[in-house]
Amino acid sequence: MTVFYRDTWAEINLSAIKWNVKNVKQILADHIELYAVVKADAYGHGMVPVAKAAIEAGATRLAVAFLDEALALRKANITAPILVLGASRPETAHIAAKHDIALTVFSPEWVKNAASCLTNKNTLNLHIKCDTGMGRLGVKTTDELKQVVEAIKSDDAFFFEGIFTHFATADELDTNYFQRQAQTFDHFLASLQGLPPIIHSANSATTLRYGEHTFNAVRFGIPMYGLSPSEEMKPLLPYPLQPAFTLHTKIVHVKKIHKGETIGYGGTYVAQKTEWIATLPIGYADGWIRSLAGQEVLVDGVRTPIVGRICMDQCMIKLPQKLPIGTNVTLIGRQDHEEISVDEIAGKLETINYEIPCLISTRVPRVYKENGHIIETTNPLLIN
Ligand code: PMH
Repeated sequence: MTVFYRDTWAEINLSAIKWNVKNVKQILADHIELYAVVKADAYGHGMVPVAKAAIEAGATRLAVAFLDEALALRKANITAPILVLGASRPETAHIAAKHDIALTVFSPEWVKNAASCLTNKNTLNLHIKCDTGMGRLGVKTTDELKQVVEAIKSDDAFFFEGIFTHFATADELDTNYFQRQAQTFDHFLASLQGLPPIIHSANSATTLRYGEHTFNAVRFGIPMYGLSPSEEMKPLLPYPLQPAFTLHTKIVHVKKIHKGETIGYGGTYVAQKTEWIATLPIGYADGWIRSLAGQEVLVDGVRTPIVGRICMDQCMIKLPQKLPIGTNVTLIGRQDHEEISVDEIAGKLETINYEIPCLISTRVPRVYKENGHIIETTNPLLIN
């Protein structure tokens, strides 16, 4: 178990991850495969521990954005089927095949180029991506789809394992665009001579809202982390989500300042009276970015604001009263009856909740807890 020496850390509640996965399994028919989407270091939570927890809770497959992420999962001895959702270079096809990692394709040229660097030893599983309106990756016509299918079928080194699409507005109350995309995907499927074994279109919002579009696999992301796909969707959630991510630090310095004294770069905060100020060892290099100036944190069970500009490694808060060095400060999470949610931070930054744990940089160690007990601690800065 690695240790860390700065008192700033994120806690990842793996019991919450498991709760969120077990509950979605209950609303899905038994034959539906669950891809746990663990790309981007499991949305900032930590890819390997989250992948393991999700599999233990019933996820049958894993999805990542890039081949590098899939290889990191294999290096951690995770044997579950993995799909790379993003584009990969055709000359890396043999690496994917060797490690039994499925890739996403959307061009016949890619398939032909990949064929030339595959040995016949390992079959490469491919999923064809259809662009039904996301405008990101995928074939746009049934003709293009046919060409990709033919290219795959013309070489024994490939297996046409799946076909999928991605919705752009599944988390919005207006369902028009969603329905149009769903129809376009049906049209793609109807044009095929034979269907591959895995068909998937549902992200989490679709999974939680439209059972009929789950085909036989879903890609489950943000609610696994206990967060809603959007504000609008909160009243529609079929079960209470348990947030997995909290962020903590400790006071490292406390001082009394007098009327007229200033705090931080630029001297932007000026004390109006005698005040107690504490310094926290977290700053913008940790992803606690400068736009969070003025955001409240929890100390001694109450909300209190960050004052002045946030520095690279530190920031200052106004204390409700003099408090000792080493006092716990919660930046995201609960203290007594007060809670600062990921959604509150997203609101302050005028962004989506997805972005917040992703923003918290790898300099911040992740502490993994299950049933209230620490089971693993990472510190990517220390070489073991
Ligand atoms: N499938 C694909 C292809 C995705 O890109 C994503 C998330 C998911 C499934 C899971 O989505 P969910 O977390 O809403 O369930 N992708 C992204 C993205 O590219 N930006 O934000 C979320």
